[in-house]
Amino acid sequence: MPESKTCPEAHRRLIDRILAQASDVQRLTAGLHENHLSKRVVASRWSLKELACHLRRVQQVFIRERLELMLEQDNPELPAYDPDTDPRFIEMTEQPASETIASYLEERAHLVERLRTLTREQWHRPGRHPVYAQGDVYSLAEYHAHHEAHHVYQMYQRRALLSPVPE
Ligand code: NI
Repeated sequence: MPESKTCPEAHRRLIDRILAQASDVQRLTAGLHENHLSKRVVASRWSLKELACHLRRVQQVFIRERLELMLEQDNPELPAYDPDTDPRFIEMTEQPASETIASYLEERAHLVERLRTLTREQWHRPGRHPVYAQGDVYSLAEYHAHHEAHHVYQMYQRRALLSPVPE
């Protein structure tokens, strides 16, 4: 084993948050049939299923085009992501929601495992974000968590309109 540095407390807290949010996504979509999950309960706003597809795609983009890029390259330019022109998002919305949610949770488990292996040096490898001032692995992971939390709130709102929210 190469010598490893202990992960500072802030990194651990961020990993815990990223893990906890996935449990919220699971809970807020649990026990609903496809027709409820795909129903736009707020007119012309994303359904629970579309929100889950968005979170899965953003997670894939974070892993492939943010995290792994910064770990492999020195200060890479990070490509912009536009959900409105993403054909893979559209394809995903045509699959059963249960498959998307299961894959999102599986990919989240891999992401968390990956983050747990990062050294302090790796957490602070830089990348150039398309919108924000230059960031690093930590700040992009924090951004990813806050972006997701914003959509988890929307999931809560959609769920509450459909049926009592499970504890
Ligand atoms: Ni979004």
